[in-house]
Amino acid sequence: MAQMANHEELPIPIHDTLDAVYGDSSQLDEARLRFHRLKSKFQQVFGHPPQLFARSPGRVNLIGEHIDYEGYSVLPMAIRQDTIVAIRKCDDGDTEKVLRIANFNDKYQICTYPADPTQEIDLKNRRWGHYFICGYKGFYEFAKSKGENVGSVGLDVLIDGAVPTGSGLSSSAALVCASTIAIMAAFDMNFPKKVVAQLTCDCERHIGTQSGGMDQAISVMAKTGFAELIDFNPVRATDVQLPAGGTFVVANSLAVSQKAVTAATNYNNRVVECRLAAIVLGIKLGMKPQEAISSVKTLSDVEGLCISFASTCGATDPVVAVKENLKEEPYTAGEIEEILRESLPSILKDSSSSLDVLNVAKNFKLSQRASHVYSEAKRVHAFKDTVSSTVSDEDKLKKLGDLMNDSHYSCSVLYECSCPELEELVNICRENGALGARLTGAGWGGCAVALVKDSIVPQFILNLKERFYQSRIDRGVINNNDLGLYVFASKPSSGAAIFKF
Ligand code: NG1
Repeated sequence: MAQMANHEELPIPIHDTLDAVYGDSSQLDEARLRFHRLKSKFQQVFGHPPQLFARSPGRVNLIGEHIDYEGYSVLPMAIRQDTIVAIRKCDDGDTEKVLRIANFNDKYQICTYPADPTQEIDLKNRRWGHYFICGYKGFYEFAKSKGENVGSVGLDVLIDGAVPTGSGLSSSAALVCASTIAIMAAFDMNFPKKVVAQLTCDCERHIGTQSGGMDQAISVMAKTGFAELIDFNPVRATDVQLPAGGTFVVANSLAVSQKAVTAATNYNNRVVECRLAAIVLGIKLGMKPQEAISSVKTLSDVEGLCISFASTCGATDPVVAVKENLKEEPYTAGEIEEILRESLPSILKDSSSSLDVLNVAKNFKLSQRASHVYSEAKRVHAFKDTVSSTVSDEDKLKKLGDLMNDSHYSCSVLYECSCPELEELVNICRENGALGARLTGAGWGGCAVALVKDSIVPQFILNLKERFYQSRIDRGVINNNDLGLYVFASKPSSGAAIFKF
């Protein structure tokens, strides 16, 4: 009997009805209305109907934060909220070839770009349409690398995003993935999901963050009912069936985290600190500086050396090597340069976003960042092992909650990617019966995720409302009627899809 292809080997599914993705409940009615409105607005803005639609969801990361770019596995699940892109290719010879990118939400003005895949994205002048251009540039680069000449054509595009922005639920990846897949489908192309996952990760790097690939991978490869263990190099997804009796509640701290804007001090800063920590560890553990600089890119590259070192102390944990070989006090650039025998700008010269980091960084907390990464990588596997262990569902849930709490502590104290609002929210979650709670996504704002027993979910959400949101409603920060957008229970949803009606 022929073996069934692993779902990541399959192309992005193409549907002619909505129920395959949106089920058969009230969500389907909502989706019908949404697609109907999008179609009408497309007709109204561009004077013709869309050729097709692509959708890609946001995600909540259950565990494994800030380790995807270090090559380690992570464990997210897709959420119901998604971004839909309606598209039409305009290749009738006479018209001027442009990309017209409109948004269903009038808050975002129509963006027009030349139909030129080699155009540079003006990162100093941020526009929402840039995320579409990431997909556009990335798709052309990919097609070219495959020897496909797709020619340059105009595109009419209308976007509708339902993933809250700046909240750690990966609205940016949902937009980049839906855009890239819509462009790909408009050219009648399709590829295995794992290829699209890598392609969309490369696309999003055009926005200037040194993204690790988790968000695009889950958005493209998610399956209803499962969280996924995502491995990298090459990207792969393994289904994880969560234990019965628990629900993940997502709660927005209302502190907006603008990852692209703060990249030099936050996200990319941590990527650079990890890279420097890895090189310094490599040298301390026996590599020649030049060899370490040219071959060590991530902490996973020197994990083997760390484990060998740990074994000389009778341990197996790479954190032992971190503690013994990196000092706790922050390193100055000069101290690192002395160990590396080369200047930092020269080491990082190939990445302009890393040079931006150097321009503003005062010092580098190498020990703390490396300890977080190695310990968080272990927690991801402990989470997966717990799920597949033989203990009772109740015991599984308790252990998963503990791992989430440990992850939050590490993010907050060692990686310093939390903020006061997230701390307050995570504490309130725990005080109100969560088995575990942690920040999710890049942090510095955005959402927390709490693991809650099914039986207390409604009361838990009411308590969060009273303890966290009510004062913000009273102050006019959010509207009472919108509360459901900021705190909701989430089940694992399905990944990207194309619709042709
Ligand atoms: P957010 O900002 O939550 O979408 C970012 C990265 C991920 C991962 C997490 C931290 C992008 C698109 N996403 O997610 O790859 O590194 O931070 O775990 O940059």
